[in-house]
Amino acid sequence: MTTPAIPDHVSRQLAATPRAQLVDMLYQMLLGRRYEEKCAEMYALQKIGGFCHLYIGQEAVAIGALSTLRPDDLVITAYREHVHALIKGCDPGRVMAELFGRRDGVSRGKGGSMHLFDKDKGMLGGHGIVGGHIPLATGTAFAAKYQQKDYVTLCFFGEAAVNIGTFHESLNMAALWKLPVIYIVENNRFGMGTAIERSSAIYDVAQRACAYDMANETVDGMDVLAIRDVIGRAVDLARRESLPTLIEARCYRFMGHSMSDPVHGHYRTKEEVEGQKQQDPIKQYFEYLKTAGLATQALLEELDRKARAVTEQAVQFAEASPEPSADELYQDVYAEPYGPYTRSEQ
Ligand SMILES: Cc1ncc(C[n+]2csc(CCOP(=O)(O)OP(=O)(O)O)c2C)c(N)n1
Repeated sequence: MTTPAIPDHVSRQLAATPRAQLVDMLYQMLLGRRYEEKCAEMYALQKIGGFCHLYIGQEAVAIGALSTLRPDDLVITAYREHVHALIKGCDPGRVMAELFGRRDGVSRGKGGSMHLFDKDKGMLGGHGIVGGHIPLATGTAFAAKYQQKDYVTLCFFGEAAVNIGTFHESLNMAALWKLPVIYIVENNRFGMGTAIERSSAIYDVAQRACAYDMANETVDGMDVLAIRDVIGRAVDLARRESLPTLIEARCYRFMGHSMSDPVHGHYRTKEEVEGQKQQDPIKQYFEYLKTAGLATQALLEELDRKARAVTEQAVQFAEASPEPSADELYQDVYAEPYGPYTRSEQ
């Protein structure tokens, strides 16, 4: 790879961010990548069942965005969320145990890949219904304002979700009531196998915010420092002035939509996928750090070894965890407004 010229936003972030944090972000990207590769392996071995959507290629979005948060801020996202959960502080072993359907999983083995929750860490899911969680994010932002607290909510979803009614209802309310929420569209260009050009009347997704007079920005979702730069400003706006923002992060997934889909399918060519891999977000970030004299090949290899070891330990933890017992089947699944849920005797 040729040495990249350092753009302004990169110089700004490199100067403003402590080196330890910059290095940690590189580690987090490697952890996300190795963890997801291991998930693919575990899925092939049938240790993970059901749906499983990998994040490989999109790591810069979650890691850049979450690097701007305080621990008490909230994250909520869709079903492609393993990396968001890890970076929000969920234990890697408990996340893997959840994917394995085991009792020590973050959702006690009953959520699986699409429903990772850890309230104490501010990780509010993991949601399988496209667009279903967007109003929940609007609700947690409303709660912050109502309680006069200054935590913010980051809400992630794919570009296909902006055609769902709840997106529009949520943005309208967030703008009207001035709520501290950042809506982040991870625009990887495909909703399963449907290209955005076939499903959306406009392709500049950030423009959707104009209908609600909401601040908005489009950012290169393969560049972790660009994400950090843009989302850092949006988080400040939310925390200081209680205002929402819509951010469109243009990214690309290197794997199929889910583990049951081929990498290329009929909707994109091998050449396109291979071309996009040339902009691998981890390589690009490492090159910036190396050019600025903040990282070396030896450091990269050391961080990679650590990421692989943590992933391996997570698998061992998940393997050792028991399956939930049958009599727990209904626990934590249904709300209990009128007392404990009981099954019909019939
Ligand atoms: C309401 C609803 N409709 C359809 C589906 C089936 N479905 C699952 S994923 C998906 C594509 C969503 O794409 P996008 O929101 O862009 O997210 P990405 O998978 O690219 O991360 C669809 C249509 C669903 N889960 N929920």
